[in-house]
Formats: sequence, structure tokens, C-alpha cells
Amino acid sequence: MKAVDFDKLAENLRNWGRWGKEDQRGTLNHIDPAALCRGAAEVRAGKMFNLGINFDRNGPQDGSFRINPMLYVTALDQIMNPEQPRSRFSDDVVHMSLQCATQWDALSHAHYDGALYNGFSADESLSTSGAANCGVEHLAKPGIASRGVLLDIAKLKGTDILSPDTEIMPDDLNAACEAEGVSIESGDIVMVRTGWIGKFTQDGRDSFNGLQPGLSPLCAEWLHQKNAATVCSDNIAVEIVNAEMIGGEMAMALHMFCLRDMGMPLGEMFDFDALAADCAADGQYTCMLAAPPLAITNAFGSPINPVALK
Ligand code: UVW
Repeated sequence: MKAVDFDKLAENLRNWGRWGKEDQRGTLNHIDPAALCRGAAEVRAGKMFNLGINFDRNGPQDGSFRINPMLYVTALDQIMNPEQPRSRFSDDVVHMSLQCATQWDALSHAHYDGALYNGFSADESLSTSGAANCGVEHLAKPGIASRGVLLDIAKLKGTDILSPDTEIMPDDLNAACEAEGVSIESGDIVMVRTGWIGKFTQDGRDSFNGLQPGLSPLCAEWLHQKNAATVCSDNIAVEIVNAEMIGGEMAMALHMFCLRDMGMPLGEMFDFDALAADCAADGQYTCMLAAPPLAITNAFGSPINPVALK
């Protein structure tokens, strides 16, 4: 995207001050009682789908940028009280990148021109102690849950996994809504299925990493117009990973629009496959989505174990 086009669109999307000058939850403010009740009303059949991938040494990271979780046992089969040796316990420690698997990007995760969401100064906010402003703890309280709407773009395009060069455009999102008979309402969580997570779950990390399908930065405007609470996808970055995304005039433009201008967290590496199969079978593409991040103070992101209820 050309910098001049980027700047114009960014100005239109900017939510700074919309929820007060101290706000650090951004578009999650769209999740009001009506949105939560609409989500709860989608639970009719009593079905639950897990949308996370496992956190372990075999995760998607190849070590060049981030690390997969390493679990260390710090207490193994210990006796609690020598007087009562029947009761025992074990404890552990995990060392991992917070962004290594299914996760939310906090609003402090990416920025440009020295400012984070709501105009917080990057210099004053970011340090080796983390994010003094827009840390993930602000997304964690009270949490992230709302009606989720699965837009199965892979199915729309007649495939199970989109090709790496597929850039999902706003018209594709509209077409998926129409095909599925859904419309996005204020406070909904938009769940975009590319099918790409299957590269990891079926073939492993080498197939998963690298160029991959995802949203065009222009979809930020669509999300803004719909008053969506947030967006998550089953790829590495929500947005398409191509030469332009990395080497264009504005690198990671969707990240910049969403996190910095709109205040919209991004959910990455969700696994929608089981849910998508069920949606195709029963025709219900809406659910109650519960995906609260951990309240890790000052963190740039958080692992999650999201669930969809129908
Ligand atoms: C970067 O790659 C910087 O971010 P993300 O993991 O959110 O795509």
C-alpha cells in the first residue's frame, strides 16, 4: 500500500478519543450487553468447539523469530507433608514467546510514527519492562467474549485451504456474509477462515510458515464500518503475508490500521476447522465466542484457548 493512501485511510479509521482519552480497550468497547445477549442466544444445540492449537515444543515457531513453549518441571511428585506422605504434588514453569501460538495481539504490539492507539506516546509507553500503556491486561478485564461470526472464505472459494497468494478483499467478506445468511452487527467478533492452519495441523511448521493468504489491509475499513469488536483468523498474521506486506511502503498495514488507529486487537492462529465443518453441516455460522486473554501486566500479547459455543 502506498504511504499516501495509507495515511488517508488511517485518518478515516482512527478511533482515538471515541471512548475517552484514557481508553485502552479500543473496539472491544463495542461489546455491550446487547452484543453479549445476542452471543448467548446463539447457544442452542449445546455444542462446544475448541479453537486453539496446543502450546508445546512442536508449535509453529521455527526459532528464528519466536520460540515455542518449553515446559520445565520444577517439582516432581513431591510430598507435601512428611507426616502424611499419601498426598503429593507436581509443579512446572514454561518459557515461551507470548505470540507463539493461538493469541491476541495487544494494542501496543505494533505502531507507527511514534504513537500507539489513542495517541499514547511510544517513547513513554514502550520499554524493556513492556507496555506501560495498551498492555494486554486491558483486554483481559473483563475479557473478550461476544457473538462470533465465522466467515469461511475457503469454502466460499470452493477449497479447503486458500492458496498463499489469496488476498481477501472486503467484497469477499460481503460475499461470505451473503452465502452464509449472516450480517455483522455492532460488537460481533469476525472470525475469518482461510484454512491455512491446516498446513500446520496436517503437515507441520515448515508448511505453515512463510507466504500465506489473509486479509487485505482494505478490510480494516470494512471492520470499522461494521463496528466489529475484533477480528481473528487461522493464519499467522490475520493479514496476507506477501512481498507487499513485508516490503511495501507501510509494512503490516492491517496491523497498523487495526491495532494503532482503530484500537482493534488481532487474534491469530485460531483453528476453525472443526467449527467450520459443523457450520457447513447445520448452516449456523454464528456462535458465542469466549476468548479471554491472560491478564499479563504490560504484555504485548497473550496466549489464549478460545472456545465457540453453539
Ligand atoms: C508480527 O509478526 C510483528 O506480528 P504478528 O505476530 O502479530 O503477525
